[in-house]
Amino acid sequence: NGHTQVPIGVKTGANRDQKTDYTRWRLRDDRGCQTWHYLQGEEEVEEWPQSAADRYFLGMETGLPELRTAKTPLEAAENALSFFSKLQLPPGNWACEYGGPMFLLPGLVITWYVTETPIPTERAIEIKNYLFARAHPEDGGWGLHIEGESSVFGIAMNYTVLRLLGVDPEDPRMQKARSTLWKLGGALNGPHWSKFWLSVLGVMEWDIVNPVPPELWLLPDWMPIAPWRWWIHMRHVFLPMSYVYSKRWSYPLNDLTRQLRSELLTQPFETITFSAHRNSISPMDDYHPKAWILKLLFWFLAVIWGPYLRPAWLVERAEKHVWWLIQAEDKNTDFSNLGPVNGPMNTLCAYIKHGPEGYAFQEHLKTLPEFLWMKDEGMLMNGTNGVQTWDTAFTVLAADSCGFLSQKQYRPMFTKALEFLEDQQILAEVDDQQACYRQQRKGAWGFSTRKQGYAVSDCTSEGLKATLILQNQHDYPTLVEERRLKDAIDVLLTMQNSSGGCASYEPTRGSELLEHLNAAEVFGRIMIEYDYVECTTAVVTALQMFQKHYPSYRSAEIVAFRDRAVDYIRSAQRPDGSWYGAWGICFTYAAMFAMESLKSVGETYENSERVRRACQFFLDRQMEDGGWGETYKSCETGEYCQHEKSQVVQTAWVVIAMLEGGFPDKEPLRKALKMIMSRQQANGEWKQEAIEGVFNKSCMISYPNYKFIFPIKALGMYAKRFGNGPL
Ligand code: LAN
Repeated sequence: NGHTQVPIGVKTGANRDQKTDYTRWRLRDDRGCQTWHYLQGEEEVEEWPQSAADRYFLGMETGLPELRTAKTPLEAAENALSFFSKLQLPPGNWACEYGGPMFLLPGLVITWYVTETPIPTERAIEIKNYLFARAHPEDGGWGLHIEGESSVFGIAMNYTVLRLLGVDPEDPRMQKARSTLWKLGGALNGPHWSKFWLSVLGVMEWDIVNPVPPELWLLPDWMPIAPWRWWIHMRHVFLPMSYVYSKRWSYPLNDLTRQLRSELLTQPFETITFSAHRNSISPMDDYHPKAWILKLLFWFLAVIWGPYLRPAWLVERAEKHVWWLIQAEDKNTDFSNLGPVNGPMNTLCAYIKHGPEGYAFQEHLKTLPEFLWMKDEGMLMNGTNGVQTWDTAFTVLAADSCGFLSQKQYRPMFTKALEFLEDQQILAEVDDQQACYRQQRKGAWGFSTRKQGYAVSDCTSEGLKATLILQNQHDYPTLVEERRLKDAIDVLLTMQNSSGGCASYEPTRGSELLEHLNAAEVFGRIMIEYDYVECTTAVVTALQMFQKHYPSYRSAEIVAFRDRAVDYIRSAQRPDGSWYGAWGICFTYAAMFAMESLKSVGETYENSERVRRACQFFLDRQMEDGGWGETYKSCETGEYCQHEKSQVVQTAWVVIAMLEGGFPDKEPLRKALKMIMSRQQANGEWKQEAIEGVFNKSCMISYPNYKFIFPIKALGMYAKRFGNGPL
């Protein structure tokens, strides 16, 4: 794998970077709670051997055997599953790196720093290694995500992390990053979130942060802009941010932060009027320029409301209510929190409120490491506390497409998977459900773990489908009894919008006009929930699968839901036959779902002009080698942007889409799968290619297990349709 392992303390000649001893890292998975541990003593190392999965994640030799060369699609799928089965973790789930976004570690490391939390040496070393490994070779900077171009957000934040972890500012790589940052105008030109974090750190003054007024949380619920109507991730970032903003809490200045001022800012600190730069932003960061109405609102809040009108009693009430909501979020997620942005922010709030000895702060410190992940390049922060339920459910579905579930050799693996899914189903509502604005969740599944506890429409659906397939369509033990399946249906039936479509965590609660209040600059379409082809398909297919097995339960509602959902899918198709994907890159991803929806109501190539149009869209874009490939630019621009190289994962998505659509001509699909098989390694795996996932239009995120899951599924579906002859 190419990286030399040098124990801590030993400097390598070339760049004096330290490395940890990779043979000492272990991933623990305790009912889905995943944490990486660095073993110190020899005894520990012996008692807790490194598994093939550990070694794989760390980029080390796995020692997994070479397999018989696959000639047929099912042989290839079998080889892949044989490899992938070795990555299943003891509780039954799959895991992986879930990196991509480059703005997560900074929130965590700044929070550790300002709360004076000691950072274990091996973590500090590997975080530095990761950031250096991910610096752009040409300009030394970082972007919004690993494949993105350098931006102020990326550089100012990650440069700061490296400095807080002790990197010398005169290190040539730091000089290079700094010079790129300065070319972009320095940290004054950063987006809202970097201004927030640098003010917390005491490197900037709070006047540069566009207002985040906690009093918005006191608005009555009927108001169209009340925060409970916003997309759940935005309101849960806004919540702790508004608390810290209201307190204007900053870490006291020290030598390091004083020095950082001169490194991140292009002019002397004392000469800067911070309030004049609230809206300064570099073009590299300005994906969603702020609306004039938002700027006007900010002006009012910053210049009139804050200094002259904001009464102390209101501030007190607002902070009190916000603190109550923060506590509720902590309690309801057992300190996991919704995501990797509000996790560190809630930690900081707990510290501000009750100090370093406070219970909540201490619990947060124990929970935050669940976001960290180790890989060959070092340590990074995941986009969630894992992909547990999502990837496990998808693996079951993929194996089912190959007919593997009834084979004896796979039984233990999928029994484990079922046990995991059973364990992760959410069994009760949260306390104070209404007051915390939480969606119904009893019977749902989330993306990661039950502990995190947020119902997601499509995660519930895929979890339910996987369970039904194992329990009702194969003779796996009934671990999830009927009542619990029905609870899941009850949740799904709450998820439909008036458009017929489904969103991610909740039905849409606000108007699209709220997008005018999008202040984050770096993301698009974040303020409310939208309809998604992917989520809608997952829900509608889960409902229909359930109905086959339990035809009498809420059947009229399910039928009505189905008709309206599929109508939405039809209306979301573009004139060129494609669908825009919001959670995977991009048109190739969405088509896989849309075609499954259409097929579920019998709409296929034979009888549907739409399906033919969709197939033609992809036939027109098939590459020389039979594959498909689009870049993340598709997500940003809304136009199909061809990748220079075909991609295994996207090719699998298109094959699945066309097979769902009943595309009759075997040849293009055979060619595509032949390409996929030609890239399969002797041990059954595929190597990582371009990044697969996306959120908020502009930020990419990795789904490394997709390179196993979707080729397996495509190979199985092809064999079912065209036979398992050699390709
Ligand atoms: C995810 C990951 C999974 C994803 C799918 C299930 C694939 C999707 O179909 C529905 C939405 C969901 C659950 C989703 C929502 C947004 C998340 C949580 C993420 C993309 C992973 C990271 C992202 C989160 C918002 C990152 C933190 C950034 C902020 C802007 C707060």
